[in-house]
Amino acid sequence: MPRVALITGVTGQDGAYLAEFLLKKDYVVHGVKRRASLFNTDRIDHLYQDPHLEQRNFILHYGDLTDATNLIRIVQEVQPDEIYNLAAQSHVMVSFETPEYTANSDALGTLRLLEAIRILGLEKKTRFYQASTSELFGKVQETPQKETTPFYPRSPYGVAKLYAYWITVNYREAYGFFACNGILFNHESPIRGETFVTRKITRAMARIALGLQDCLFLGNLDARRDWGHARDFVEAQWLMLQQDEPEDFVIATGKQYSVRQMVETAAAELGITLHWQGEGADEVGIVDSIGQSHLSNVTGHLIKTNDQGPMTNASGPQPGQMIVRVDRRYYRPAEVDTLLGDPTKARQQLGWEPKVTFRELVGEMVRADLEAARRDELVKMHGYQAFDYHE
Ligand code: NDP
Ligand code: GDR
Repeated sequence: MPRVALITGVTGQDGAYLAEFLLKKDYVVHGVKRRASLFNTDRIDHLYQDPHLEQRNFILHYGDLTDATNLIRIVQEVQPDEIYNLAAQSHVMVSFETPEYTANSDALGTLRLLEAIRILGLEKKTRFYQASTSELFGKVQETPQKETTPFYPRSPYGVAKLYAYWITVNYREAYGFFACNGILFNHESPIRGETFVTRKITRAMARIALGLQDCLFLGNLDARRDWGHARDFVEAQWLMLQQDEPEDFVIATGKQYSVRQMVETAAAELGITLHWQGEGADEVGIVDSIGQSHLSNVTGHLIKTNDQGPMTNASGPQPGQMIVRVDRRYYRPAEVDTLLGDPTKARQQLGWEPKVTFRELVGEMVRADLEAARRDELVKMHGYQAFDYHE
């Protein structure tokens, strides 16, 4: 019999990678998606199976973490061997604007799922993964952060996830659940939500390179994060549920970069060298020079040669152009300045190692965003409307 997994948040970044990963391992995968007024399944459309097929191994259910009865019904129908609770209002800045909703979905949503397992008497059958986060460490009490580092969350999101972390531990200790917290540090990919800083940067840099956008506005350029690739990180989620005993694990790369370095790396992928001027909210990123890109299809855009040698393309960025500025609106009421994980336990017990380097991650994201920007450019050139999404 194939194993059955239920993924909440299947339409999100991790949900999409995890569903793909589990399907390759011959699981039957059930996913919970929310009702939305527009299609919200872009990230998993390649996995879609026609409901008229007799044998399906990828099945979606409408549901919401704020709706207990719905969760009980889905868990009862699916009878999962493993539940991956990935659903959450996952944006830290947005949690300051919607703190109650964030607590309802991220904290109480986790409780509702655990209760569904208990009410249905599935404690012995169903293993539970909780998407915990490095945001629990917040104002860090030691560096690097590991499983034993004290928590100090700095946002309504972090505080809601703190409840979810402890209720998962509590159900493990009180009722013998096989329940694990994966304390995952930031992980990104070409399908990362567009308003998280990495994707915001790679998307903007690609559009700036093609002359579709002039400038990128960011908040705190000094923030430092331990950024990995989502594809590597979902493997760790699965590994945790395959152990003999349920435990909590930090998943991280052990390397740290600033937002400013992220911008420089993305720009470099496109052959753009930047220098920085000013400080704090007055800091700006200015194009120094435009050279050869690693990406053959952008070089032609940025550089044209004539008899006198290379000259820059008029529609792309020019040396001296200000392409990055700070906007205080992106500053957070309470910031997490630095996060750096120590994944030693995961390496030793799960045999898990990150495979993708920071540079490779940024390269993959820039390439995907460049392709999307080129598609927009083509669509516009032929007189059709391309959507310009803004935050
Ligand atoms: P995303 O924001 O990409 O995806 C979140 C998913 O949750 C989406 O499918 C979203 O649906 C769904 N969702 C949101 N609210 C509800 C709700 N009330 N009921 C049901 N579904 C809901 O997040 P990621 O994939 O990046 O992250 C997955 C999980 O891991 C999250 O819990 C996040 O907090 C946590 N995490 C993420 C890290 C990261 O760096 N990515 C690091 C550490 C933890 P819709 O598509 O409709 O919006
Ligand atoms: P984070 O990710 O808050 O770490 O949460 P995000 O990419 O939003 O921010 C990282 C850092 O960059 C700074 N920053 C900006 N952030 C955004 N979004 N937009 C900006 O313009 C900008 N400028 C600077 C932020 O201040 C911050 O310091 C992510 C989410 O996926 C969580 O769900 C997850 O739990 C944690 O990672 C681990």
